[in-house]
Amino acid sequence: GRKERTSKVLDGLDAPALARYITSGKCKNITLMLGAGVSTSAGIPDFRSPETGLYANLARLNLPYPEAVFEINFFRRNPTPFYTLAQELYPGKFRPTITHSFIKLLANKSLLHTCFTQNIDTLERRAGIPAQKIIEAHGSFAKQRCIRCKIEFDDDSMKEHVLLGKVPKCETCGGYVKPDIVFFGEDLPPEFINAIPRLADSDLLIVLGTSLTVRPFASLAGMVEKDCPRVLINLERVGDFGSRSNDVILLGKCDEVVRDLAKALGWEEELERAWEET
Ligand code: CNA
Repeated sequence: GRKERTSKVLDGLDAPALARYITSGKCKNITLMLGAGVSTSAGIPDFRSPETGLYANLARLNLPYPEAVFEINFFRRNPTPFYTLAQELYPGKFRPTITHSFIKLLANKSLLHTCFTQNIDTLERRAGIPAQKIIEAHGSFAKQRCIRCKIEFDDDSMKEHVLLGKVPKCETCGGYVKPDIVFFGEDLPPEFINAIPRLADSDLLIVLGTSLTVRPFASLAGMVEKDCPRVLINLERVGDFGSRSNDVILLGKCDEVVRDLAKALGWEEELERAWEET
């Protein structure tokens, strides 16, 4: 139900104030929103960082414009650029980051309500965050199907194709096979739509490593209650952060900011241990 709060929930707008709130007993449900910036330290490039981002490095794929590599209509005509990229990004090659382990720690402490992620790298699951807490808003590489007849395609065969940078084709109708990641021009999965009302239960929202430019995902940040503290952990300021009285902006690398926060929480050693175990 609706919670009653005073307009000033935090006693400061920095990591120590945040730590005091998290351990106060008043903060029971933490919601997270993740983007590609959470996984860059694992070695997976994000989309939009200048110089290192994928969009800055797609010239070799001969695309009309960078976003085309993830557009469904472009894929129907030419799936090769996507599979060239998929070969590099395929899950299995990468280890979860300390930021992922911090989220696991929140789950261990029964503080994690929902982890909404735009990432398709499955590092949340690999870090041991319980599956029922994760909403993969843009899908993942876990399954794949024919874009024409929608029949599922074999996992092992998919893996073989991707690792060789080859385009898999449907054994039934010959259509191109695409992993169940959401391309521009496609609907988001029902799991995402169904989880949106959960935002209203949040006592704290933490947004990490995203440019907040992809909608509808980005709009989740505005769906927590007006006095629910919101934290942005990112290299740059994004979205409308700063417009609410309980907005905390912690600029920097996710892993470094999260380590500072863990220190303020007294969870420093526990965090390092959780990370070593992954
Ligand atoms: P984006 O638009 O590339 O933005 C990334 C944001 O993270 C930027 O604001 C960066 O400044 C910031 N950033 C980069 N590195 C760090 C860091 N170490 N610490 C803190 N901040 C950092 O990516 P979004 O996720 O916002 O865009 C949504 C797209 C990207 C989704 O559809 C994803 O599927 C897609 N994507 C996912 C992956 C992945 O699964 N790892 C990789 C690349 C793109």
